[in-house]
Amino acid sequence: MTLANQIVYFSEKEQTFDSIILYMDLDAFFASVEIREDPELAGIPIVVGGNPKTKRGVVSTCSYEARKFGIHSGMPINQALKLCPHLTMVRGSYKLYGEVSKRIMRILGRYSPTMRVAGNDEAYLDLTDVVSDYEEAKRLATELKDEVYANEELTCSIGIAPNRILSKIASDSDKPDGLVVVKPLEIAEFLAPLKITIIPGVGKKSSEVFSNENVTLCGDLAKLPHQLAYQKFGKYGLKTWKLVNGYNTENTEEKFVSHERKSISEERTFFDRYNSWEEIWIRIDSSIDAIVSRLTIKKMSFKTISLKIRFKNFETYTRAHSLTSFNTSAKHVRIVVKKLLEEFEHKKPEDIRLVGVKISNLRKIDDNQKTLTQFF
Ligand code: TTP
Ligand code: MG
Repeated sequence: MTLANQIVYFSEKEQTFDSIILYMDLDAFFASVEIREDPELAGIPIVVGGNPKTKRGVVSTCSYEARKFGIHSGMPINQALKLCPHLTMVRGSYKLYGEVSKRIMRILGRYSPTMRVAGNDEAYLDLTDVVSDYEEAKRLATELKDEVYANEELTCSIGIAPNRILSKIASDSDKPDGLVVVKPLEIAEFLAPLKITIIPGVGKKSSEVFSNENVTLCGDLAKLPHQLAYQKFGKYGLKTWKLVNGYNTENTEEKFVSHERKSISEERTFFDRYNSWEEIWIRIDSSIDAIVSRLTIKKMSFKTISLKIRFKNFETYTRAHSLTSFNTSAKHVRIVVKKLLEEFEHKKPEDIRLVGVKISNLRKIDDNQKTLTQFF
């Protein structure tokens, strides 16, 4: 068997991306909470962790000012003090970090019904069914950053990309307070100047193997013929080659989203001004009827309902709610949309420019199966 026909197989799925994933990570989390609690710590190198009296222990995290001295998480305190003798040590308030983390995750959970908490200060949100494109995802991320800051005075960095690996790399690439969007066709160009070690799994050992072949940047690997990547670096090398060339290497549907990604939606742009919420509701109500009749024709049921609302200054909000079981009734869409609208009731109806309703997380109804009408 020749090398080429051993490996050259790219499935159609690998060449298409239909997910929009957002990754959020708080900046210098523990240190930022300490600075918020004691503003005198702002702007100076501080570390959280270790015992300030004995000067023993390891660094949990440090401020970005301390990072300039080469200090990082996991470093022994005495080493950190050698790098920066005027370093301020702060004892951790771990209970407080836990509370802050919970509150922030609660904020995030309102932006998408599909969320994966990855650590005390990081989480992934699947926005595929929540937004219609990357521009809208970016607006939503800005809103999320503002909300986190308004509530907790903490900054975070966000990456938006077609899969989880890339969304994390995007977020890490511009810290602190960054927002980086990588669309499917921009992946190879985005990764090219970055070190190959930013790819998860490329540790010390594999980076040595890569550098022996003059591969230090993602772009160096991308330029190699894929047969060579396989020959030199094996199966993992080929997977990494696919990633740096912009192929989809992650089956998001399997690992993260457990439902079929389909949706039915209706958006109404208002060219006339409506002076009352009743008039707005009439428009929404007719959208819901249209959506549910399409659902009935398709013999499908839904689990997630989203509302999109845009004001005349182009501020756009998207809110979603997932029911606990699949449903088919317009009544439930109305109940949820009414509930999601409550947040905007204090706004002037004449300022509304667009309202959209979407049902997603769809499933085919089995002919033998009874229609589900369970409440959420
Ligand atoms: P990270 O998100 O890795 O770090 P960070 O938020 O401090 O900084 P960055 O701006 O680079 O995201 O970890 C989140 C928190 O977890 C961190 O504030 C402290 C804690 N932590 C440890 O206690 N030990 C560790 O080794 C690491 C990496 C983190
Ligand atoms: Mg962090």
